[in-house]
Amino acid sequence: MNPTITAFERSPDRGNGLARDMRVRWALEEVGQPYEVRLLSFKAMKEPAHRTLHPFGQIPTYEEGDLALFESGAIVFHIAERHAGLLPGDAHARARAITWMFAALNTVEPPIFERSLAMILERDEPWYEQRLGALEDSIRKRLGDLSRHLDDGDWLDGAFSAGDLLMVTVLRRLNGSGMLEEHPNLAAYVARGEARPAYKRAFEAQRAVFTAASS
Ligand code: GTB
Repeated sequence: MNPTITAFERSPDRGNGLARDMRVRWALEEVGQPYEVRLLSFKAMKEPAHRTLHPFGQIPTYEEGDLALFESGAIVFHIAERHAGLLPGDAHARARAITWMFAALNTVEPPIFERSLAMILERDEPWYEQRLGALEDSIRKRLGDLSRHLDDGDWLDGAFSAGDLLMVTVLRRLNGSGMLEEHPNLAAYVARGEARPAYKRAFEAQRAVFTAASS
């Protein structure tokens, strides 16, 4: 039986692929695993039925037989462990790829996500400009370090891995900020991820949900 994931019935990003079901869809597409999607309203996400799957009442979740998971990083890791294509076979290379998964979610994503939240929720605060500046300083520091590491490589550590998949989804959130373009190798890295056929299929699938909800 195909796994089922959950996603926004009507994503606030208007189909731009910024919600975290995108990374799960992309991982499933990379490994060639078909999947079903259950769409949820904000209200349904907070109801007991969904909270049995996701204690924090969010998307995405992942159900496969009697296994239910939440946390996009854990879901991508599960998919990468069960299928070939997202983690190398060599034990050390695999451990390094997993390290990059954590780096994407624990080191690079937090200031990027905080900046997006600040731009939505804190715009009217008297300290907004100062906070935005501090967050952008943190982001620039991470991007500089990441750019130096990537150098002229295609991917973070050899072949494309789940670490790259997560990192690209994290960096995409900076589209339109101009910060990625300060590092042409990072902008090219994100474009390389977005050019993958599996990425394109995942993106179109999540966009179709928004298009259908808006028609
Ligand atoms: N750490 C969890 C994970 O990685 O799975 C975080 C899950 C999470 O933040 N889910 C969000 C959610 O369900 C959707 S992805 N929010 C509803 C709620 O908490 O009530 C975050 C997100 C939301 C909106 C945009 N956007 O509009 O651009 C982008 C990303």
